[in-house]
Amino acid sequence: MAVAALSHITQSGMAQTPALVSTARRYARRYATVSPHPVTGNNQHKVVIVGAGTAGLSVSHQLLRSGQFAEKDIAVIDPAKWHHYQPGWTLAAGGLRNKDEFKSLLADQIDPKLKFYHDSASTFSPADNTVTLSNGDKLTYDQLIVAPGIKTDFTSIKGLPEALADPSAPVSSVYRYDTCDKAFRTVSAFKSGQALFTQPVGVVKCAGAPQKVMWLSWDYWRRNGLYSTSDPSSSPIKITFATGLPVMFGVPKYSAVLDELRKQRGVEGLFEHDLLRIDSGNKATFRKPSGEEVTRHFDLLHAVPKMGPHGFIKNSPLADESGYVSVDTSTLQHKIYPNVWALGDAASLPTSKTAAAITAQAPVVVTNVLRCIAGKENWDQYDGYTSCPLTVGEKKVLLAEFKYGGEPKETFGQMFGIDQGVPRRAFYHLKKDFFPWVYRNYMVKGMWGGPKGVIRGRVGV
Ligand code: UQ1
Repeated sequence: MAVAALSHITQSGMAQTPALVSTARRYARRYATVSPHPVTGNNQHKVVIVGAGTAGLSVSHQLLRSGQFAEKDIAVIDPAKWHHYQPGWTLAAGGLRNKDEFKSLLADQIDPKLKFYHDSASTFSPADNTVTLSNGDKLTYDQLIVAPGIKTDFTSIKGLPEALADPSAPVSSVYRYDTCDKAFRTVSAFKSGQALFTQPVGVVKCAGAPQKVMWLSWDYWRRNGLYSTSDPSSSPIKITFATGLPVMFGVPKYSAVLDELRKQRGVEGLFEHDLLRIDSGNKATFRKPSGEEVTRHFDLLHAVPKMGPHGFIKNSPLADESGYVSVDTSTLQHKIYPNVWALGDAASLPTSKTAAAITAQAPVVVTNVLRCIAGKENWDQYDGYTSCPLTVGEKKVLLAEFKYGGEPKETFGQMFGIDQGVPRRAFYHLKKDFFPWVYRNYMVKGMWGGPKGVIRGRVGV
């Protein structure tokens, strides 16, 4: 849970007065028709979905499975060649799985009944119900669903791109396919010295991932006799977690458990330390909220870049002040254009950006889009559900599950009365084996409802 993600939403919320929103909505209704028009031209679609990541694939296949669309009524736009199951990248960093197991050709993931535009979206004209592709083609839609994800900006940390590219530099990042396994290579080759794991201020995908990598590394060194939890000061390896946030995790219940683990395991915590740059001689410089800079030496570094909205979203009429698609946090409907919806990382939702969140967001968008097409306005609601299965080492996972406001919403707590604040072996197998399997076989096909299980019927009907 990115604490800073909450503040960008609050700021943008304050910037839009209710009067302004209602005037804009009236204006938008006049120009952006929500009544379905006959699909005649090649580039006219009932639904256009921008992005075929976890969110785009889930939504497009759930819509298709509703049985209410003919071939090519639904279009999907994405320029990527490969589709990646990104939650798998921390498993690769821990040496638990091979990163190639999580990679597939995007075209193979898309049902042939969908129209696939293998290109990027460049501009939006929501008043004309139009999206323009990079090749200049214009697509028109009755309903638009925006789910392009966010950008990981490795240039946000000076020296990071060069250090990642240098095979002899002990610097890695789990936030990129080509460097997630460098994390395991550097960790397994490391015998002594200062290991540094960072997390930036601001929005990051899966806010628990930066420390998951650290705990898996801790576990590796512990098993190989290089780190003694009972006597960290005499261990050849020293571990530091440097985070831009004031806490270990954005949800107080889980943060307390993780901070206790940190202390028990002798891991140094540098809070409110935001990594600015990496200099030669293995120096990492951080900025504190006061503006003061602090430089630390490292012998191994796992770095996490800053992340934010893609330029084509940020600079579009769909974005709020902070650059995310401006949607109602409950209905996922755009605040100005009623036939525009957003979910996933690019949506202005004050919750943690994870694949688990998509399991709850996708059925809400699908239900609401179908209701909108049918002329109804009784919207389904998203409660902010998200989850972070935190690998903490010793083959255990702390399965954090929560909703808006950082309030725990624990699936197995509700079912079996167990406390998910306790790391468990069963959750480790859920994370390592079950989730990748269910994602590949059910979720991308529009048949996985997360805590609600397999979707047997049709969503939204
Ligand atoms: C989930 O459905 C899912 O998708 C496959 C994940 O993968 C990344 C998850 O991490 C979580 C927590 C869920 C939620 C499902 C259950 C059964 C708690």
